[in-house]
Amino acid sequence: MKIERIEAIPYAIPYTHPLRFASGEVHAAEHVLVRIHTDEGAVGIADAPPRPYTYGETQESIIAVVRDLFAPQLVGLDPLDREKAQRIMGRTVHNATAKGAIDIALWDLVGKALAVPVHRLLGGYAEGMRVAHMLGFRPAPELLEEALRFREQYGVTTFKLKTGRRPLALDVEAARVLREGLGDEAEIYLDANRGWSANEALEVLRRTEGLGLCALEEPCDAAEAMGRRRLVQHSPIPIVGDESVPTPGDVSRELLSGGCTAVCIKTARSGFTQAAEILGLCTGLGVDVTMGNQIDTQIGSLATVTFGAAHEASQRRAGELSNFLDMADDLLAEPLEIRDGALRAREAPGVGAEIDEAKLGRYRQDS
Ligand code: MUC
Ligand code: MG
Repeated sequence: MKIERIEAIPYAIPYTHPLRFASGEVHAAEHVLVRIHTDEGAVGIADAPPRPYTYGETQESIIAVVRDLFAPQLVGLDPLDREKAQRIMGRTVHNATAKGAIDIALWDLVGKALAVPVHRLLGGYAEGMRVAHMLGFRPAPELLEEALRFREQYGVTTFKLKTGRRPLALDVEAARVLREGLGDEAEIYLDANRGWSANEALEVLRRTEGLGLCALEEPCDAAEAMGRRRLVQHSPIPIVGDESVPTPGDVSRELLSGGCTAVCIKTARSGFTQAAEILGLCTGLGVDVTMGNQIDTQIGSLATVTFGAAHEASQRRAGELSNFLDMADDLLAEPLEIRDGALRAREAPGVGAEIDEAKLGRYRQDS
């Protein structure tokens, strides 16, 4: 089996309501569908979400790097030779989600070639994951309404609250309203997307003491090394690295130098291959992980649950797998369904993301 050609297709699907957070906002999924075709007629599928505020990538840059840099070097390679693909892509720095999508599409091909679901190839630990829902910036009563609706409709009981606003009272109040409205059972954690300084984050931790928050993600810029370490040393709850830890090297640097005490793994930026390396580092060091959301479509969320369900350590905490529900439509032929607070990986060979060609025809931007 040989890679014959690689497509990078831009498409846009609107959101029913925008997701706002400290580093940016999303009104439409303007993503890139990556398809790797083999000489045997198989197709590996993955989604690349451009996040300029996190990785510097745009839709155009993802297409250019896949089409002009990666495809010419990958054509002719056997999809089973994923490590060779890693080394080829590794010669280009950055471009996290372009690389992640190629890697996931290669795993999809391997699963299809062996007629095995990829979650079983990767580890086969569980059939699915508990779901956490990510709440963007909104007035506190609306946040509670959304959380209660997700609990009622989908059985979700874990919520990540987007924070990083000023005045700090906005987010302190939102956390309080959620805790009071959802009760003690709900798991609530915060993600500030670097919106605060380390001292502001410490102030928020003081002011939310007693609310039973379980973690604080990327509170301030991890590159501001002294402040970040002071915060980590004084925080009573885990400080989760997200945008500061996209690669295994970043994870080891931040963990060993005290920049975070837990790690968010996102398959969209790490693929399955580097996500597995990150997970191995974390389990070896006794560091908790969460499966994060790169504001993923159903294709991206399916990739996340495929990896997350495969290993014991990645399915312990609820994974962020529900924000595709904010999209007006999607490209998957068979939609994902969250039931009883959980999302299942697919049992079809590969990752299981079959594309609705009519929808792709409607939303693609290159024809
Ligand atoms: C998250 O966990 O930060 C927002 C920006 C980004 O890169 O990912 C999302 C969610
Ligand atoms: Mg985050």
